[in-house]
Amino acid sequence: MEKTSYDLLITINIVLVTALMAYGSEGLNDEGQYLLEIKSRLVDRFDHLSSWNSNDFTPCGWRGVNCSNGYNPVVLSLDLSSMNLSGSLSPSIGGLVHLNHLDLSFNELSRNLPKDIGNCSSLEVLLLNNNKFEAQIPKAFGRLSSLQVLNVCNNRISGPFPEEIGNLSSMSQLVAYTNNISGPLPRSIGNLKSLRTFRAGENLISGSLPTEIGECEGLEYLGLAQNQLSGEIPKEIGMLENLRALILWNNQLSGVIPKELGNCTNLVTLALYENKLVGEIPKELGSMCF
Ligand SMILES: *[C@@H]1O[C@H](CO)[C@@H](O)[C@H](O)[C@H]1NC(C)=O
Ligand SMILES: *[C@@H]1O[C@H](CO)[C@@H](O)[C@H](O)[C@H]1NC(C)=O
Ligand SMILES: *[C@@H]1O[C@H](CO)[C@@H](O)[C@H](O)[C@H]1NC(C)=O
Ligand SMILES: *[C@@H]1O[C@H](CO)[C@@H](O)[C@H](O)[C@H]1NC(C)=O
Ligand SMILES: *[C@@H]1O[C@H](CO)[C@@H](O)[C@H](O)[C@H]1NC(C)=O
Ligand SMILES: CC(=O)N[C@H]1CO[C@H](CO)[C@@H](O)[C@@H]1O
Repeated sequence: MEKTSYDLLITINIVLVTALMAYGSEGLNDEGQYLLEIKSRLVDRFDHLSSWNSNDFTPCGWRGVNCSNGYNPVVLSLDLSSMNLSGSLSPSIGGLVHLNHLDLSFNELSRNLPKDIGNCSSLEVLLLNNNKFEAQIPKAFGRLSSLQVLNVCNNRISGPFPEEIGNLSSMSQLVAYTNNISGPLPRSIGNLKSLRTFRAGENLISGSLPTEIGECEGLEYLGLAQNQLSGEIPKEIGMLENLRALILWNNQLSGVIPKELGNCTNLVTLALYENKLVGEIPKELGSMCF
C-alpha cells in the first residue's frame, strides 16, 4: 500500500515533468507568434528587428517590445517608431490584446489600417502618424474605449471620420491633419467630453461644423484649416470656455462671426481668414488680447 502510493507519486511526477517539458518545447508564446506575423509583412531595410528571434519563449527581450512583469508576461507596448519600416501592418496586431501603447510613427507603412486594431481594447496611445497609410479609419476603432491619444496625421487616409469615433469617451487628443479625409464631421463628436486637442487641417472635410462641437467641454485647440467646411460658424462654440485656439482659415465658411465667441475668454489664437465671412468683428471679441 505504502509502496504503491509512492510509485504513483513518482509516476505523477514523471508525467508532470514530461508535460512541462512538452509545454516548454512548444517554444514562443502566442504574442510572440503574433509579433512574428507582424514582422513578416514589414520590410526592415536596416534590420532593426534582428532581435526578434523565434527560438525565444517570450518576445519580451525584443527591440521595441515591453512586457508586464511576472510569471506570465504580456506585451504592454510596442514602439517601432522611426525604423524606416515599409510594407503593411498585419491584422495580427489584433492578437496583442493587452497593448496599451502602440507607436508606429515615422515609418513608410502603407495600405490600410487593419480593423483588428479594434481588438486591442486596452490601447491608450495609438501613434500611426507620418506613414503612408491609406483607406478609411476603420469603424472598429470605436471599440477602443480606453484610447486617449490617436495620431494619424501625415498619411494618405481618405473617407470620412466614422460615426463610431464618438464612442471614444476617454480621448483627449485626436490628430489627423494632412490626409485626404472627406465628408462631414460626425455629430457624435459632441460625446468627446475629454477632448482637448482636435486637429484635422489640410483634409477634404466638408459640410458644416456640427453644433455638437459646443459639447466638447474640454476643448482647448480646434484646428480645421484648409478644408471645405461650409455654412456658418456655430454660435455653440461660445460654450467652449477652455478654448485657446480656433483655427478655421481657408474653408468656405459664410455668414457672420458669432458674437458668442466673446465668451471664449481663454482664446488667444483666432484664424478665420480665407473664408466667405461677412460683417464686422463683433465688439464682444474686443476683450480678447491677441
Ligand atoms: C519600456 O521599458 C523600458 C525599461 O523598463 C523603459 O525604459 C521604457 O520607457 C519602456 N517603454 C515604454 C514605451 O513603455
Ligand atoms: C479580432 O476580433 C475578431 C472578432 O472577435 C476576431 O474574429 C479576429 O480574429 C480578431 N483578430 C485577431 C488578430 O485576433
Ligand atoms: C489626396 O488626394 C490627391 C488626389 O488623389 C493626391 O494628389 C494627394 O497627394 C492626396 N494627399 C494626401 C495627403 O494623401
Ligand atoms: C459605437 O458607436 C455606434 C455609432 O455611434 C453605436 O451604434 C454603437 O453602439 C457604439 N458601440 C459601442 C461599443 O459603444
Ligand atoms: C455667453 O455668455 C453670456 C453671459 O455670460 C450668456 O448669457 C450666454 O448664454 C453665453 N453664450 C454661450 C453660447 O455660451
Ligand atoms: C538606419 C536608419 O534608420 N536610417 C534612416 C531612416 O530614415 C530616417 C529619415 O526618415 C533617417 O534619418 C535615418 O538615418
